[in-house]
Amino acid sequence: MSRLGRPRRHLRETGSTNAVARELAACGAPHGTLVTATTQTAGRGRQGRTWTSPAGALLLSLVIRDPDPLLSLRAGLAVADVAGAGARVKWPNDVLIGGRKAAGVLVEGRPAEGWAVLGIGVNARNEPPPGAISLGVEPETALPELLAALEARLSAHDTLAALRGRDALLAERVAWASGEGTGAGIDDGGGLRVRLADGSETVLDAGEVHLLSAAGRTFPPTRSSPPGRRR
Ligand code: BT5
Repeated sequence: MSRLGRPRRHLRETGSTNAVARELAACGAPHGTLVTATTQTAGRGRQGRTWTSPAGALLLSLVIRDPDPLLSLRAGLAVADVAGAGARVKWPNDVLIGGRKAAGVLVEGRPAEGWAVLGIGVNARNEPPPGAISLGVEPETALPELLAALEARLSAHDTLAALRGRDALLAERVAWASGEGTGAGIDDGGGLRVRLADGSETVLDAGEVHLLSAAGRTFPPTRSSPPGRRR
């Protein structure tokens, strides 16, 4: 039986389910505590960005005790499991279908206190923002499927292999704040390998990566990133 999803607090409207879950976690809420909302007025992406959160979207945050470093990637895989065979994980935290963003993952936490909040926003049956895509499913139908997929992915031993099979950036032109290159797979630590123009390889451990489209545009529009680890 799933340990994720109980207890559950559902809010018709809130600023951010991650903010609510963080408060609960700090007060000792158990592993698996779930916060969902019908809409968010201040849905958060990474680095201060906004997550568009209309009714019809699946908006959830889970309290995760003793998180492992691959939590965000595991969550992306779980969303991809629910989204179907065509879904790809765009390292480190997006799920794309046909190159369009269907879902995003935001992990926030207090590693020293042994917890994280795993926030997931999925375009379910809502009208997606321009350039994004919706799964076309009811959020309440997708939720139990996603919790079950997460339960499996959080303890799976084949995470890196699964990621390599869903890698949206493999052989794609990518750019980050301090460079440009071609996606060369996921390394054994969960970092993104990128082949540079001179044939060398770098590994990105965290941060932002732009997918350079054929037209030279980027999606989604993102900002800075920390420098890569040079090999
Ligand atoms: C993310 O950030 O993708 C993480 C999103 C996490 C949202 C969930 S909802 C439940 C929980 N509570 C919260 O407050 N947050 C979490 P990032 O990689 O920074 O991407 C943000 C960018 O995605 C924005 O700047 C837009 O370009 C794009 N975006 C915003 N809303 C979107 C949507 N609904 N669908 C697709 N793309 C979106």
